[in-house]
Amino acid sequence: MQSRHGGTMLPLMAAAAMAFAIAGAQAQQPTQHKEITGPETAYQAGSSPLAGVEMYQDINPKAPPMSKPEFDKARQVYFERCAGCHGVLRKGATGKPLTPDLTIDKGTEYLKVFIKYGSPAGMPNWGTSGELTDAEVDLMARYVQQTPPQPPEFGLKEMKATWKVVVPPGERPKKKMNNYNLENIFSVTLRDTGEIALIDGDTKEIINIIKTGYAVHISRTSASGRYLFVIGRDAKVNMIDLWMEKPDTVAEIRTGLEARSVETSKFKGFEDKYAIAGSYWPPQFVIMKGDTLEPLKIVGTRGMTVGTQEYHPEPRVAAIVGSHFKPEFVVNVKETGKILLVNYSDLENLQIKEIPTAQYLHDGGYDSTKRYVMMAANQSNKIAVVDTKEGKRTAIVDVDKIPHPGRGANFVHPTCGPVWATGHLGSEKISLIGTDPVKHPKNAWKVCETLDAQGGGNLFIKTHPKSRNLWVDTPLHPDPKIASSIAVFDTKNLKAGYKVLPIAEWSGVGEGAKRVVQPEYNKAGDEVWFSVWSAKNQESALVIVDDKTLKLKKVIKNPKIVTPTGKFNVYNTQHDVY
Ligand code: DHE
Repeated sequence: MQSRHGGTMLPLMAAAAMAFAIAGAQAQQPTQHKEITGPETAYQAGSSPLAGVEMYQDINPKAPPMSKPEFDKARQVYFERCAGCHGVLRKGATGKPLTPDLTIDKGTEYLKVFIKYGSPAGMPNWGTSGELTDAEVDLMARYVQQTPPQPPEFGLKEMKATWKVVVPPGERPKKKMNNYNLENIFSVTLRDTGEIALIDGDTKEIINIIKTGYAVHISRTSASGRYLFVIGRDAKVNMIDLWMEKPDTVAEIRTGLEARSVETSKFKGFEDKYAIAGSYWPPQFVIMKGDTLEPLKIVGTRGMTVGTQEYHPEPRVAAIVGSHFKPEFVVNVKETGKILLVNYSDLENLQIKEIPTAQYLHDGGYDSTKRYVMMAANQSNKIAVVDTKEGKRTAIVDVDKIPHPGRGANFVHPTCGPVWATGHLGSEKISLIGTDPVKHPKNAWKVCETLDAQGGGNLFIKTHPKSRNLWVDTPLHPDPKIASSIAVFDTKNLKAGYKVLPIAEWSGVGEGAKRVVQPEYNKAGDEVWFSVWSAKNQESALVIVDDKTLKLKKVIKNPKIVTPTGKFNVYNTQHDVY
């Protein structure tokens, strides 16, 4: 039995994390838990790199006994399958809290039923699906009554021990040493091999395949466009110099034990000066030197939640964006529901402004002016809007179930004026939020139109200032036909509805999940790239569509293109074009 990260892609539900419906657990919860959808559980289900980390077993005399080998086995299963929803310390996130004060009272037999059969609230049926044997179900029922083990901390000493400057700044090229059109390079996440592929967007040839962190997640470009930063789920950051004859890693570091986000300073005068990485464990972010990744300042994010103002021991750092208006990073803290404006102009006397929004903050991006940042609080079904010029919360906008914008999509709506769009994991709705408070004040910070796309399970939505198309993926939709195709709207004629393009079919890829994920434009905005994402042991592909004609332009297949997911065009990422 392998995790999705390990290779074999599990069925959606079976790959999901445990979401016990423990009656009475709500009192411990900062927010009410709603029913969890299949796509959502599948999405949260990623195996945590903490599965392999040794942890201390605390003996609670009230919990059923467990030997050390049993505890270690159960801990591994927990971090592979459950932690994504229930949290590292089992305080609950998408799934219910599973702390001993709740679980011991329920008892082993009661818990076994939930683990084996699942629940309508979203808990997968681990036993009856064949994922866990009866013995494993019994093991997990006893494990969740133990004191949650805490993974180790990761401070400056640990970071420095992993930090490597492969090519010091003085030994790097003084000018660009290759003939690539750097602005049109794509960094493609090869998730299950822990690599990225650098692909020349002009010739569609692979430039280099670079070893990165485990289950590598995203890439971001430095303000100058010279450096590329890549982060793996194991919090390994690779810094790649695009000026080298063959672009490659020049520095690397681990900034924690588990992470998802990396960004660089973009404000005038601070271009390429700093990089920042946020981590899921330990809950913290670190500001590093922009040319070497030397860790400079670590800030913990443990603290009080919005609303009920309860202490949360593991508020994970989700999306981070660099401000264009101030020397600041905008940092989403998931569990506390706070957006932090971290001013990097004086790291010694660091100033952080804390803006309360809603739980659980996940992803987001800028409006077309790059002044307002739009962040999804996915469990609250809201988009938080922060004005990065004034450093203030502008609005909190209600949207549909589990918004998931990626970075969102900006275009000019025929009547609402400039809008920023998000899709949803939990529904087929696309919410268009007005973003122009000056010329279209009536529509600003409100959903001014809602479109219906193919269905729930949407992760990413994309357009380009030069295009009139709005692309909406549905990789987590349970119907393979919908998961393997893309919907495209004409933004000048939204009433006409969407067209469906059978991207996976066009790719000619054989057997496999063939989930079509994350549209990404080239620099010119005249072609769109899609990943056709199958399992590690199956063929995947990249499919390029002509944005004007909506016809297939090119399929990139190569045995080295394994499990492609995110794609990051250097120019569009550098300038926040989406
Ligand atoms: Fe992501 C962005 C977290 C699962 C592909 N993902 C992000 C960001 C966060 C995040 C916090 C925003 C980073 C930023 O902007 O600084 N992702 C998580 C998870 O916690 C989650 C739910 C579960 C997990 O175990 O990791 C998760 N993500 C996935 C996937 O399964 C996806 C579809 C495939 C993959 O590669 O793992 C996936 N996430 C992406 C992509 C982006 C992303 C492609 C960047 C989108 C963009 O356009 O910027």
